[in-house]
Amino acid sequence: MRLVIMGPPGAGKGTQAVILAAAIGVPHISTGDIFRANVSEGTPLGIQAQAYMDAGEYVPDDLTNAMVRDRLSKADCSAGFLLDGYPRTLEQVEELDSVLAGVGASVEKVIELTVDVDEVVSRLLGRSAEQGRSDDGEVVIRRRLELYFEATAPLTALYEKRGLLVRVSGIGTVEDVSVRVLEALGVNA
Ligand code: B4P
Repeated sequence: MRLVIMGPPGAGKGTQAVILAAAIGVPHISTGDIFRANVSEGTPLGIQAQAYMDAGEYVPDDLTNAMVRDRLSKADCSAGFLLDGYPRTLEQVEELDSVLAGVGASVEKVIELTVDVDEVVSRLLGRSAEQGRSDDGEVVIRRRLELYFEATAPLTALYEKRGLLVRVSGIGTVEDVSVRVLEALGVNA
């Protein structure tokens, strides 16, 4: 299965992606996690990405696309994957289409987790208090949300037109949401 999970920051993408990837036995590829690992290791990619992330901006498409292209070329992705937080722009959609077309494949389903803005702000402020992530301050959270609705939410219409979009409410406990996601995909947990 080649899957994508989308939703505003704080919708629970990362949380649900871990559960879903384990349930269907595919690698979980989170662009945010890969960037954060590069930042903490101080790699050249991490050094370039950090300022964008700390400001709540997207890392430029050329850097992000090259990183994902490389990750998808690894052997563990040949039978499927779950992309979490990618694509986030139209250019990234085009890049993903082209990488997959190169191996005769395509995205099979796109899950959109829906939540309201007040809920996501309170979740992210909660995470900030627990984990101290550098992009979880209130001003940066608001910018990340604004950018999501401006640049990324319109992509769901494109996937809807292709008949791939599955919308799932992200409200409720982590377990409630994961039951909904698995049901929507017809996966037996
Ligand atoms: P991400 O790592 O994708 O960060 P995110 O949007 O906040 O999602 P995340 O997965 O962490 O949060 P989740 O909703 O699961 O991106 C970080 C940054 O990296 C971006 O801002 C950008 O700069 C850069 N980046 C990443 N991908 C990029 C791309 N493709 N192009 C350009 N730049 C890119 O969870 C949030 C919180 O909610 C957690 O604390 C969780 O515990 C809690 N939660 C989850 N489910 C819950 C539930 N049901 N109830 C209550 N709380 C819940």
